[in-house]
Amino acid sequence: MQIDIMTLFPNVFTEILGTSILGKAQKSGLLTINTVDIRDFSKDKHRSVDEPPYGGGGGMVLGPQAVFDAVESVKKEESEVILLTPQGKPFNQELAYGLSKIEHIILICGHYEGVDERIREHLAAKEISIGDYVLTGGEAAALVLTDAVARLVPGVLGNVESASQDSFSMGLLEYPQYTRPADYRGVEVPEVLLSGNHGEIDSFRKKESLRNTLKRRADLFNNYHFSETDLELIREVIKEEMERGSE
Ligand code: 6GU
Repeated sequence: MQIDIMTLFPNVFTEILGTSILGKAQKSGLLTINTVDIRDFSKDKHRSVDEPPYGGGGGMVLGPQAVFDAVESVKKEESEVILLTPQGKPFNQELAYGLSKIEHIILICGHYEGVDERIREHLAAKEISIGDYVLTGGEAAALVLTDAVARLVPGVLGNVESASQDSFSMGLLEYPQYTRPADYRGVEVPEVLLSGNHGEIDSFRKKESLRNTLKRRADLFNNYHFSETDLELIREVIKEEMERGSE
């Protein structure tokens, strides 16, 4: 997979995307991430790319010419062009899965004060937001999207960290994890995890995932299919939580 990021700040991407899992994936050739400096496509000697809006109102708007030219410098037949903007469709794991199957993605980082409407209408096929809050620009959003999508590309994660075990792909939040020591400052690791009984460990983890989800993100249950075992476990959880609550 290839991701090309159109941005006014190309230098902010290299460190994060070149490190750790995504850095390794790029070195092994599974993934190519490039940045394109929109200013390189400016036609004026000051390399400016924004202009005051028609109709007034103050602020500056990212104009169409440099952005169209930047995108067209990398666009192929099969490329998906995505504009990052707070007006876009809210990003989630399902969107990330869909995007991870696309061969070439072009991301356009929006500008703090807005982009010319023709970029939205005639250049970008999709608009994506990473949540209901406002950022100064699309760069942090492009980093989030690139990370979430790239880790789903087959081979990027090893077996151990495999994405199929992700809390969101299972529809539940994660269960709690512990490592050595078994007793830290008097706080002990749950006994069952030291037992070596993998049936009981799986059941404990499933139960704690259900508990975490119930307590923090009960909305996720709307899209969760409960197995018979899940139903038994969640009944226990509810009973325990009610007992705890009335103590
Ligand atoms: Cl994609 N851009 C900006 N500027 N703010 C955002 C966003 C994107 N997603 C959430 N807030």
